[in-house]
Amino acid sequence: MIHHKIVTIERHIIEGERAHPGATGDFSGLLRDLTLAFKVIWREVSKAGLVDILGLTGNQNVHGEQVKKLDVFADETIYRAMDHGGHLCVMASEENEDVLHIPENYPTGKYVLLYDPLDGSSNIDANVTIGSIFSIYRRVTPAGRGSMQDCLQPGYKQVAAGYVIYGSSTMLVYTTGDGVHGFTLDPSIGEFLLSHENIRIPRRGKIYSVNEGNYRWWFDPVKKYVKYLQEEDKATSRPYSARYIGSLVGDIHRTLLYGGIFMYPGDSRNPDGKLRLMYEGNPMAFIVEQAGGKASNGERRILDIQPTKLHQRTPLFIGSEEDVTICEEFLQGKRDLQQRAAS
Ligand code: P6P
Repeated sequence: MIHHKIVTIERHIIEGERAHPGATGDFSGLLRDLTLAFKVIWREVSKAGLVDILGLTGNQNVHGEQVKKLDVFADETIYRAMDHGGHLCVMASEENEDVLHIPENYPTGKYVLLYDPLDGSSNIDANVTIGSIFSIYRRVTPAGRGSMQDCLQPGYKQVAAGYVIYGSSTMLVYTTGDGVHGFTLDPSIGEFLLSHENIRIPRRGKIYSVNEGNYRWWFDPVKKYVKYLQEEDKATSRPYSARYIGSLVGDIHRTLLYGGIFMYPGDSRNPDGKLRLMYEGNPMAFIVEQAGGKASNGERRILDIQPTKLHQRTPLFIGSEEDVTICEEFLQGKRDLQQRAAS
């Protein structure tokens, strides 16, 4: 009888901790609390379509509770799961303008959590894949209540990052700087089980992902790069296929597994693009780099950007190392369409 090793995310975290001498188990407690929040969010997201059918109409559900917008529900679920464990000194969420403090009656800890509780939630009514994104740092202030200073750290200081994709199956993908690992939720036992150990992104792909509806506002180098991808050249699998879900977690997850490039460029209307640095760009950049890929704002590595505002936006070019490098060459004027380079 071959016993397949059943590795829950908790076991994976603890085994990972053992590999880090001096780890206090504090970190595994933090991630355990976080995965509980994701299971609660999954339960609501997976029945969202049934809200009307099950009579959960209007603002009242069968328990007489207020039915909140799912992203507000997800935001509160994560905050409530994380506010009492003593692992965090401060949090910050896409849903809240200012940082989120730990209640006075709870202990504070040495970590910082930034999160996008339900990214792409505008897609949920169309049953399109959505996700939760998280980013974890060590605190920089000495002790007690954390502050904005603890949150505004460059991405290379992250100690962990991950996302949950609520799709055809629900998966949690995370890194603690030791590779990228994927866990699939087994609803029958309510556990995230290791399903994709040590995910590696292909060095070059055949898919590009960008909202071409913004073409008229793109800067010329972006237009030239996309035109390059659409040229025919068998040696470099061009023309690439176009895939765009419009939900960051879905588009990044596909790029991570299949390779290629995802772009949300700045343009003449929004030079910094749409995506947020602290809880979209940085966690996704950490994950993709740990899988062997690359993430840039067009000029520099996403993880090297020193943030100044909690909700600041950044252009994002992320995916296979070769694809992002060629994209940067176009964006930095080092490459043009006329160049008939080998790659
Ligand atoms: P657009 C979803 O609203 C989101 O924040 C990301 O998940 C997604 O990548 C992006 O916006 C899509 O934006 O402008 O293409 O609809």
